[in-house]
Amino acid sequence: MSLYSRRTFLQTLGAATAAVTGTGVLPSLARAQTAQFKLKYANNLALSHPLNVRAKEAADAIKKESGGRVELQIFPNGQMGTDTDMLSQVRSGAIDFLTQGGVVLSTLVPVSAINGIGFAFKDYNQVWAAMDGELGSHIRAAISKVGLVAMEKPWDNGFRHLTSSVKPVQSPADLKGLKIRVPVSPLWTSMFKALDASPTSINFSEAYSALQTKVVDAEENPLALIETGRFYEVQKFCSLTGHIWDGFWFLGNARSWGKLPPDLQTIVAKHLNAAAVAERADVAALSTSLIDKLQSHGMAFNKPDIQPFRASLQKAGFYDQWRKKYGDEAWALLEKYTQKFA
Ligand code: X2X
Repeated sequence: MSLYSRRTFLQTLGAATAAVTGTGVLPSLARAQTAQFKLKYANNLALSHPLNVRAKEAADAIKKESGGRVELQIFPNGQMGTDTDMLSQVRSGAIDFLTQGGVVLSTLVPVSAINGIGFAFKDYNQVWAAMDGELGSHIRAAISKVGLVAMEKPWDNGFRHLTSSVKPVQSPADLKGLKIRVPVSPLWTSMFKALDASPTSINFSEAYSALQTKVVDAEENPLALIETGRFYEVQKFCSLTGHIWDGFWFLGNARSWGKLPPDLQTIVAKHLNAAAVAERADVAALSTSLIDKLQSHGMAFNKPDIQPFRASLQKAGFYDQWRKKYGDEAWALLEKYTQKFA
């Protein structure tokens, strides 16, 4: 190397380092460098689910706007383990981010399941008013007490419907004794027991094979998941109950998050929250458009009247029991956005 080119090389290196460490003079050079912050983000959904599609867009935007300083590495499809495993990993810092359903997260943060109270929300207007409003803030404050940071905007999982390989569910009587897979969460188990079904907690990554081998005959999930998780291959009937709404909190390990300088925190949060809002629209569209597609895969749909289900829960003392567990303050925040649970 000649003296001249050597000096130029060293100068370039110096500039690139400056960009990488934050003085930010040469973002284009910095892009060629290894990212300063590599953040591992895991989730349990198929790569084709809107959540992963939008997360990838957010990762690209974050990389670009941070001049290559932040790389969000996505590990979809339960690659990092079951929901339970991933929750431990994000707490220990083995992974930096996780999207997890509030109702599952409740094994650690009990109040995060409150949005999953059966038949609480009428529609998405009520859901987002609550989750972007005081109910969501209340839940995020509880999450912040266990070493996790929840991004402001929850992502949509969706209104959940029942699928079964044995029969359509038309009324509460059809649930009696039904062997149904539910996610690992006390609220879910309690609700399906109150409806006289026979629920088993199974992590999502094991749900498909549990249905295939007939360990269970039924499950419940939003249409986007019934499709991307290929449940139609092992389930014949889909009953549109919309019995629970749940979303995904984008959770960060508080120590990893704290290591990001404020300017980078702003960039990451901005793109993740924007992606969440875009993903909500995707899932809402799929929640109607997928019916045709799932029918073409051989699923048979029915739409039961939900009042008898709600009445059964009421009669079994489900709402009273959970009101006591959550306490009056949290319950009042829920009822601020939903109809009252008499
Ligand atoms: O486990 C499920 O069913 C799923 C994917 O919907 C949740 O994460 C709650």
